[in-house]
Amino acid sequence: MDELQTVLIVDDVRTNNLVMAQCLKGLYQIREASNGHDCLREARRYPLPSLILLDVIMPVLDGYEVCRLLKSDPVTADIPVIFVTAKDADEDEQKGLELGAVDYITKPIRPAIVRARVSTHVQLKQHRDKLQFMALHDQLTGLYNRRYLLESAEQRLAKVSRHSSHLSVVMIDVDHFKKINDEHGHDKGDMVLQQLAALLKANTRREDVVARIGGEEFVILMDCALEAATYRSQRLLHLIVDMCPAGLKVSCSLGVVQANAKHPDFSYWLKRADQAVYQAKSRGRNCVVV
Ligand code: GH3
Ligand code: MG
Ligand code: MG
Ligand code: MG
Repeated sequence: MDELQTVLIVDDVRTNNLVMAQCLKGLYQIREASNGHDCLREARRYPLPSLILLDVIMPVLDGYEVCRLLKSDPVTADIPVIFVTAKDADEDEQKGLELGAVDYITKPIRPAIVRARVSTHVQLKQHRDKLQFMALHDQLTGLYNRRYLLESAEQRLAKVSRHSSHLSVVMIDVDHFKKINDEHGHDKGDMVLQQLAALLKANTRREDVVARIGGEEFVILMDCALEAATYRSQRLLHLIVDMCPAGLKVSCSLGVVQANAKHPDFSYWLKRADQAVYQAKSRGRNCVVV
């Protein structure tokens, strides 16, 4: 069975929290907060809530202000907020919805209606998360896809000039992959790609971006200078050759470049890495070219 989605209930009046928790009991993993600051802290705690039920009238930070803060924090901005409040004037409801809430429920609550509305928005959120994941990941390997790579690379490249940090780009192309498919079948080829992807993921750092950008082409962004990136690429190549993915002898050609702000367009660096791979191919494959 799927794990229950988490719903965060926020109300300064204990009884209100209890009534709401009772109404959603068994349907969701319930977390509670009794003021705005607790809400902001709970909203950032993993697993992130799939929905926040937010009271408006609370001391110190009122619900409107809490909603504004949630929406301006990238970690919590995508969590749907439903206001649950005694403030039933049109202006209040309008204000709540304009702040980015997905719905507005007035007290006293009607449990069946609350359950239905919560259910709708939790489902919408799950669908949205799924689409977002699919838009940025490669289905076969689970790695990031080209779109995510390009987005994150542009951001990292901008940081290189601002903070004098490093960014190296490693491109990896499987050698004679067509032959692997021809001799062992497409399914076996897929298995090679999956095991290769798992190896790359397991042998890179959490802050590295590992992406599959084409059929048998991968790119890794490393926030280190050329020398370290070259050393790490050589190590990856050894690991790949030793692994024998899907029981086959597989090698790769790797190209490594260090990006800098002189060319703020990442496609320039991607092309340079691609040229290095091309050189590696012409040097006989199974090597790293810098
Ligand atoms: P080189 O050493 O010069 O890189 O040769 P290669 O055969 O690896 O390069 P080429 O670009 O000629 O062939 C790549 C092959 O990858 C062709 C294509 O059928 C195969 N391919 C692309 N995507 C997939 C995939 O998702 N699964 C499988 N099994 N094969 C794929
Ligand atoms: Mg209140
Ligand atoms: Mg290729
Ligand atoms: Mg190839």
